[in-house]
Amino acid sequence: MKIKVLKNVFQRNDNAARENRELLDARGVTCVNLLGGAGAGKTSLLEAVIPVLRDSLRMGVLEGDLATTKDATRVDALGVPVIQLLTDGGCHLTATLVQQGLRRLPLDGLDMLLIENVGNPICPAGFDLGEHLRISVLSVTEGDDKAAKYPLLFKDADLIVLSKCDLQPLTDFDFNTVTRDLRRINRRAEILQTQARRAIGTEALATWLLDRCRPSSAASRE
Ligand SMILES: Nc1nc2c(ncn2[C@@H]2O[C@H](COP(=O)(O)OP(=O)(O)OP(=O)(O)O)[C@@H](O)[C@H]2O)c(=O)[nH]1
Ligand SMILES: [Mg+2]
Repeated sequence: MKIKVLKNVFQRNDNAARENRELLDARGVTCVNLLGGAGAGKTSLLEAVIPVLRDSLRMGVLEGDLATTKDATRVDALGVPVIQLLTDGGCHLTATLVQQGLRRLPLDGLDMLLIENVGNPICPAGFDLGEHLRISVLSVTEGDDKAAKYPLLFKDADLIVLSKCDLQPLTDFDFNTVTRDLRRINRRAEILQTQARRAIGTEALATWLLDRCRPSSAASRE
């Protein structure tokens, strides 16, 4: 009897992620995957940094969402190319869905691609999209126990943003507790505090992104 083999979903995703990375490398585009729980402040961070970077970097955005185009509409208002990726209820982006988005973006005209993943502190972390960098966002309103409770979200991050810090006085969020837990999970990631609504810390985030944009793309703009 012929044995049916179902290909591992992770294997298929990893293959697509590798293809995405190869395509982005060939075009000299630095790709950043932005992860965090629902409402952690991911789109607000994009709204804060894109206007700061727009004159130095040619940026594009892929917006992940279960059901709406609300975040893509917010990014579109900033005047950068954006594609909405709808997961149709799925709790994370996949590399194959990102692949479809890449086909519709003007990659030759971009230096940096920002991908906002579906708001979820668990599932997106397990799926490589082909990105070069990961930024994980935790808002103070989620609680200082969340690094310990959702370690996978932070394990592979290159940068961890503690967002909505203006609201800290209204909570019992303890920066020492969360920093200690984050350091146990991930020793190398930088940790940055932001207040997107007041544009505090977001300049540092913009600088972090600019510093990591690929040399080849910077050179192509000279
Ligand atoms: N006070 C305060 N509110 C913020 C800050 N950043 C975001 N918010 C608010 O938090 C809410 C959620 O922000 P979004 O940027 O939409 O969060 P998100 O992570 O993109 O949400 P999803 O894409 O739905 O997961 C909004 O009402 C924002 O105005 C901040 O730094 N301070
Ligand atoms: Mg959002």
